[in-house]
Amino acid sequence: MRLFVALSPPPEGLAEVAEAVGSLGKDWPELRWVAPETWHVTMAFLGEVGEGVLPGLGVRLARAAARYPPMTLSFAAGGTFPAAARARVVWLGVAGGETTLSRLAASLAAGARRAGADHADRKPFHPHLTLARSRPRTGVDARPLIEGLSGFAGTPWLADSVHLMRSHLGPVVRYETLDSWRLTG
Ligand code: 2AM
Repeated sequence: MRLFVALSPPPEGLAEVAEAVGSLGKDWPELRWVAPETWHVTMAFLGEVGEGVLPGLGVRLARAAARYPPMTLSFAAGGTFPAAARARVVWLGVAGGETTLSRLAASLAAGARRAGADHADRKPFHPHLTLARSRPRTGVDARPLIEGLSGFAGTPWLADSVHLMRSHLGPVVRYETLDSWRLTG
């Protein structure tokens, strides 16, 4: 099964983003917009994981979550992967949490690795909310869109749990929450 660990921002925070993005989105036929009900912030991508790994994985992820406190985060400004002139992914940034957020991400990834859920091609952690992906494989020039999102600053929200998520790929991607742990450190 294809797994990742994520934060689930509260519906009010996501509604704000949906409102800001809704007006901008209409002018971008080359972008496929991610359905707001599936929005999340990926903390660690685990890739394909065998079912036998799940019990140990749960123990390791619970242990990591117990070492970090809840964090106040907010969505702020847009960005792209790779450069905005040939963007394949358009995202909204996550502000706050400082080094604690990236240390939590590293602990979750390390715990997963120790449980046998290793994803070799691990990108540097860059917290974000993916809004859209380009239809052309070459990407799109998303500079005007990023400009439009540059002033966005959402209401702060409390990230107090992490969730183990399973991706069900298909014509419509669906995410299933397998387990959740509170940040209690
Ligand atoms: P994205 O939001 O940047 O697309 C489920 O697929 C989640 O895992 C998505 O949020 C996606 O990040 C992330 N993801 C998918 N493939 C990945 C990879 N190879 N490396 C890191 N994260 C990945």
